[in-house]
Amino acid sequence: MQTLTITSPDDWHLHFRDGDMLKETVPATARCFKRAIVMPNLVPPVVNAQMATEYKQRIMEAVPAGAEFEPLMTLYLTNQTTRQDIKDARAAGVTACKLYPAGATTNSDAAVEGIDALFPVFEEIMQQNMLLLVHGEVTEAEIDIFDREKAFIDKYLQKIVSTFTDLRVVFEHITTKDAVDFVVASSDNVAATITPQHLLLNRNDLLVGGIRPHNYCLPVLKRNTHQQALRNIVASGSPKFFLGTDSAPHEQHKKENACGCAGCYSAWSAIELYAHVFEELGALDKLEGFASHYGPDFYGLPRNTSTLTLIKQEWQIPTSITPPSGEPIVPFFAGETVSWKLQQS
Ligand code: OTD
Ligand code: ZN
Ligand code: ZN
Repeated sequence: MQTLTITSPDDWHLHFRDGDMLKETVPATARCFKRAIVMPNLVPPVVNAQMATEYKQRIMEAVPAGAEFEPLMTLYLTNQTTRQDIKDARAAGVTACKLYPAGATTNSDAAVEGIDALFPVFEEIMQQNMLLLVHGEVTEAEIDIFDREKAFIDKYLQKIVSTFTDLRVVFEHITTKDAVDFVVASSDNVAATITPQHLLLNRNDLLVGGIRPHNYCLPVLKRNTHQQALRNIVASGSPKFFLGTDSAPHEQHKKENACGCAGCYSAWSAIELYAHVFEELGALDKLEGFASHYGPDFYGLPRNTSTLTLIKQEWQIPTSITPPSGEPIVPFFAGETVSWKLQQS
């Protein structure tokens, strides 16, 4: 039997949600990841140290007995965020701050309108040696949805990274060749996460033969030339690009809807999907760096000391998952066959 053993991986971008849903999402992620950067887009969002600490506690209560898992918390930046909020967050052990342009994605209505007004806050994040995580899309109505990532680079991100040269910035869930090129050309303080869906799919998988709501996420899938740029960069083994699933569950009826929610729930097959892609690319030797080394290295955290083993074995992703709420969720890549499976310990 062919196996692949790597240092235990971490997920550098995901959405656990809250309440009962934690009993579904936290075990799914703790199945294979030792740590995860937990996004703060709850309702209401996680905007201060106390909310982050309480949210972390709720997540810890959902970690299955015997599992070793550490949530790394983030603060949601708004136009009300102060430098003191950042200092308090740092003191409470919060890892990073998340910049959402208002309206860019699910539950981001409370986010930032004028990014320039936040420059003092970015300076504090830099001084506290925290990281700035960026949802890099403009939200101006006149900008085409497929151009929003590139427009964000040109209008904001270029300026942020050139103003705060010592600030570590993660360009989250990148989807375009423009983003790849920007990160490659930037300093070592700029990195990016890449999701399984943006490596596996392009916009044809969203729109050809009928609308496929379970492939709808934000930033939206782009044309295949952009998908190819993402695949090429992960296959190159560049340490500036690492794993972030953006796993983001929505109930089936909220996605199969005339106004369907954005987000793909990939936690139950995350590491397997990445292994599938790296194998397709003939780059399985690059999986460990992407999944387990470059993330902690960039965050200034130790690499995990345990290992995870994948077995070469075909299996089918379930067509439905029923969380404690009883409302079914269709997982990402439902019904598809994946060629690697996590070895259960
Ligand atoms: N994208 N859905 C969600 C978040 C992400 O932009 C993101 O990080 C969500 O549902 O929270 C999505 O499509
Ligand atoms: Zn985002
Ligand atoms: Zn996300």
